[in-house]
Formats: sequence, C-alpha cells, structure tokens
Amino acid sequence: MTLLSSSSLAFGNKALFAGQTTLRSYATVRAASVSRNHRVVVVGAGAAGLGLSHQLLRSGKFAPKDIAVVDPAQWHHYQPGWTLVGGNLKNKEDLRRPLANLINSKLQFYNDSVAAFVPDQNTVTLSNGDSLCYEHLVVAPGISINYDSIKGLPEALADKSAPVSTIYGYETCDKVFPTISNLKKGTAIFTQPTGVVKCAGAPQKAMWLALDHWKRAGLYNASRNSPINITFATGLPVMFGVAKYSKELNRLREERNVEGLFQHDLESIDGDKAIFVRVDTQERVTKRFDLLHVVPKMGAHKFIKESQLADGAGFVDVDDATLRHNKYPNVWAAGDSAGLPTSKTAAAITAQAPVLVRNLLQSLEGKTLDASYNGYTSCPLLTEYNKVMLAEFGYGGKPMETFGRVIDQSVPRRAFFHLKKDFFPWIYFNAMVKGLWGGPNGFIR
Ligand code: UQ1
Repeated sequence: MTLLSSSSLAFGNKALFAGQTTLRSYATVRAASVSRNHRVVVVGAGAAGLGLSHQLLRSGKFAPKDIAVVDPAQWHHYQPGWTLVGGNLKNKEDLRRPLANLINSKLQFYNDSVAAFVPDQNTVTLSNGDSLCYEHLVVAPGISINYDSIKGLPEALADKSAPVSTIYGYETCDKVFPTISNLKKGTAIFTQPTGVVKCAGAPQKAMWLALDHWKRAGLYNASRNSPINITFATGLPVMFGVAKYSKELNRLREERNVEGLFQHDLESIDGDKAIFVRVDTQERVTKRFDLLHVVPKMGAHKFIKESQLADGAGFVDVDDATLRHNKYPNVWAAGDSAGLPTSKTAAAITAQAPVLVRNLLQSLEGKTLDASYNGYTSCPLLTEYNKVMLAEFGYGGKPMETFGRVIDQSVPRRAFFHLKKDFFPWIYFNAMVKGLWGGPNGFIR
C-alpha cells in the first residue's frame, strides 16, 4: 500500500493503473530520459508561438505531430488587454483561456519548460530531462519581467495596502484601478525604466487613463490647485521612441500639466519614497508618492541568455529581415524573445509570423528565403477614455500607418479606441492564435 501511494504521488494516475509494476521499475523508467523527433519544435505558446504554429500547420505541409509546441503555462493571456484592466474597462479573467484549449490536436503539446538549447545537436532539453530533436526550431517564449530589478518592488506589489501596482502582470493588473480610484489627493507617479520593455507605450497608457478618471471625478485639472498632481518618470529622454508620436504626446503632457522627469530610472521603493537614478549624471533623486505605477525592467529569459542562440543582449540572434538565426540556419525567432531593433508588441507578431513561416517552409524545401520583415509594430496608445493614438511604425522609427493615407494617426481618435478595446481582443482569440490573422494585411488565407 505504501508503495502504491508513493508511486502514484510521484508519477500520477498511470501508477495506479499499473498495479503490478514495482517501484524499482518505475525508477528505471524515470531515470531513462526520452528523446523524440519532430520536424519543427516551437518553444513558447504565447501570441507568437501559437499563431505561427497554427500557420505552419495550416500550410498543409505537415503530418499530425510533426510540429511540437513547448510551454509550461496552464493559461494563455491576452496581455495587451491588461492596460484595459488597469483602466477598469475589462476583467482580467475574460482575457485568458486554458492554454491546452487553444492548441490544435494535430500539434504535439509538451506542457513543460525548456532546460537548455543544444543547437549543435538540433536538440532542445526539457526540464523533465527529455529531449526533442528537430529539423527546425522556432524560439518564441517571450520576455522575462524582472520584478526584483527594483528594490522593494516585489514587497510593495504584494502589500495590499501599498498604493503600488503595475499593469505588466496578471497578478497585479487588477490592483491598478483600485489604487487609482482610492486616491483623492496628492502625488501620483508613473514610471518607465531604461532598457527594453514590451509595448513601450503601455507605461503612459496607464497614466493617461488615470488622469482622465481623476479629471472626470473633479480631482484633477491642469492648474496648480489640482488636488492630484501627476509625474511621468521615464528612463528615456523623450515621451516615445518615434519622433512623430513623441511630439504629440509631449504636447499632451504639457497641455495637461503632467510633470516630465526624463532620464529618471526607478531604482528602489522605500515606503512612500521612490528613488530614481539619473541616467545622465548617476545622481539619486528621491520623490514622495501617494500612488506609484511601476514598470519593472525586463530582459531575455535565462535559458536563452545562457545559450548559444543569444546575441549580446541575451535575445535570439536573428536576421532583422528573414528572422533566421545568424549562426544556425535551422533556428528562427519571433515575438518578444527575438533580438530585433523594433518595439515588442502583439501587433509586431502579426507581421513577423507570416514572414517566419514563409521562410521556414522555403528553407525546408531547399528554396531561397523570399519574405522579409520590415520592423512593423504598433502601439495603440490610450490617451484618455474613448481615445487612442494608433502609432504604427517600422525599423528606424519610420511611420507605417494603415490608415495614414486618409487620416493623421498621431491624432487620438474614438474609432481607434474601439479597435483597441473591442476589435483587437476579439480578432486575437478568434483568428490570430489560430493562425488566421495577419494584422494590417488582414486575414491569412
Ligand atoms: C493587430 O492586428 C493586433 O492584433 C490583434 C493588435 O493587437 C494587439 C494591434 O494592436 C494592432 C495595431 C494590430 C494591427 C491591425 C490593424 C488593423 C491596424
């Protein structure tokens, strides 16, 4: 009896059904790690991994289980929606689905994490010790959010009574709005770190919605007598990385009397004090707050950084145009983990995935790569309730506006707000994760 219960604990239900097997034979089975072959192994089942796995499958060039998808998660999140949770426009539970339900049964799903890449042997080692051999590898596990990059942040986020929050995580995005609606007077600070973050516009989206909320509640105005005053403290020297949109956002900041602390990088939180390091002088600047919205630093996952696939910054070293690895021709990357000089967003993935899929299929057939990614990315930037500035741009910060021939997209508009709040979440779950959505290019045949 002892034997049965301990083995069933360790090995799940199979142990219960294999009543005759001894513990020793289980030990043997466990010790021998398994190696499996797939034509394509996709690491990550987020926006990039799911979308492109299904695009590969829909090409009709693969048999069932030719393509494997590896991800340890139980849930798949529509992360662009978390800003809307911060503004009390969505419930976070409505923005997630059980991951297994989103994966076509013709894909082999490994619900495990990656321990190591062994690209010289065309192999990925899983955390359970098993290994997957591939003809082609697609790396798309996203970016790591490093909460402990700011001293005192994990504790402040976990403390329900501390007015410190972030839209950047599932656990904390629903702490944001209560901190906003509880504030009646004082100083609200919204931060953006130096370094790479996903969706570089999101830090200020949270601020613009809060400002509008306080304005509507009579708690904020652009005068010196406003009960609440607002500071945007960013590690960057500007409001946004693309001049066209930055100019308009800075105009809004001045018009709305939001203090801009540029080149201020949040270093630590101590009670109601936020301590910044000035990027230019390394000087420490301490600010007292009554509300603090923080964006943690982010970076490449350790298992990429420590692998031979990494570039100098730790992201996957792929070619900017073809999305193929610069050293391993059968390795590809898309999404936040890819070392591409553009802003990391779900919109970027709508443009990257079809390019990657086309080039990978060409490569499988020994043909030349003929698809090229131009850096397209987009930030639907909420500037108030009901208005969005639809920033769309490519490599070099060049505007690439879908509706640019007809209208100026640096003007915040109501129609774009409905794209952001209603259309994008809908098309995401109904088409994008299924491999059917190509962003500004519309549906994928
Ligand atoms: C998009 O396709 C998309 O995915 C569903 C987004 O979601 C996060 C976007 O933000 C954007 C901008 C696009 C691009 C699509 C159009 C029609 C501009």
